Amino acid sequence: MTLPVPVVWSEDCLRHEPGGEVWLGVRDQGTEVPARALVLRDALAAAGAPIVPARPHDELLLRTVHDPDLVDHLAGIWDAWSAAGFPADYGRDRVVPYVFPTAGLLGGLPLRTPPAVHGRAGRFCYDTMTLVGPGSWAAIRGAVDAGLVSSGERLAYALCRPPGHHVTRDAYGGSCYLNNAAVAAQALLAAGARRIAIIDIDAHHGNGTQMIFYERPDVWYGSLHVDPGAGWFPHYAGYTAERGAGPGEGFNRNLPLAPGTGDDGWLTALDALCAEARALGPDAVVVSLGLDAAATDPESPLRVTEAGYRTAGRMVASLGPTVLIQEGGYDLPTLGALAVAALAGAATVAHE
Ligand code: SP5
Ligand code: ZN
Repeated sequence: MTLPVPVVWSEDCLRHEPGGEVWLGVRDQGTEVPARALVLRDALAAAGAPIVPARPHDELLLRTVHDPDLVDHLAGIWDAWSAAGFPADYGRDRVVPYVFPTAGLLGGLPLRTPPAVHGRAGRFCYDTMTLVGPGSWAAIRGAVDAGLVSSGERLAYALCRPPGHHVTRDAYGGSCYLNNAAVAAQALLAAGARRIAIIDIDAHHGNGTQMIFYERPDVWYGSLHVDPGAGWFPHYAGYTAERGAGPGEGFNRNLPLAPGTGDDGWLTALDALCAEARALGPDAVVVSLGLDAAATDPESPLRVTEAGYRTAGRMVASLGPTVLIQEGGYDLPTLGALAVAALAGAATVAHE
């Protein structure tokens, strides 16, 4: 058995070692670890998928999708933190913000960039779970590059980490730093596509992707995810009423699911998303492929099986040329088989 889906991957993705996450005031081990990428790579290679090195790209597209100041911040914050002595002198071995310039804090004041690195650390970040270390920037860039698969591929998979769908135009969080899927969609537009459908099947709502394209009709965003109103990250977005705005009105669709939802409910919702996407006649499809909806996953209460992911792969790939972008998925013992199932399902369509 060989899996005819190119797996685009950058070795640099291993260099991000977040060293845990600060959740509710306590530093936990965290689940977005380098071993995720190794497990995925080994399982896909064993299934016969070709492993293709990502090509390095310049930052032109990246800097249209994201505020260039966010990109510069991420590129430099570790060196500044380190030079200020936080790791060596204060035992702070990762960048963790402690002040966030919320709208309520500023009350209309201009948003400054504080000179002190510990003040500046929260300037572009919205949570305490998304730590930056010495290798983070190389991995963040490698992940974006992996998503920029050569245009014209009928089906490809970007094995990238850190994931990206929680990153807005100018704020990172949720274990994500730059929005790999959003940059991939923008690249497909730049290569001539007129309309893109993004289908996000990560267990969490992709608030960043939603926000980036919220007012645009050229990129439709649809997501199924555990209901944020039932107590799940990202808490502040992912509700049904969020339908897009301005010229993008009607081009955003959220289908929040009750905790405990399994294959039946999940695939019924995905079928509805796919029907809506198909009606747009997209030139290409970007899939935010989170594997954390699986029953075994420690970060979500959804109960999807391997068979569910196989069916999902077939459904999304039947919409058109498809780029699958790896997002979440944290159960190391089952991660590989889940990815193989999703790609195998997608491959049944692409080679019909
Ligand atoms: C890309 C992605 O899947 N991001 C998910 C971010 C959600 N993280 C929420 C973490 C909450 C604390 N985790 C503790 C898990 C205990 N079971
Ligand atoms: Zn997730």
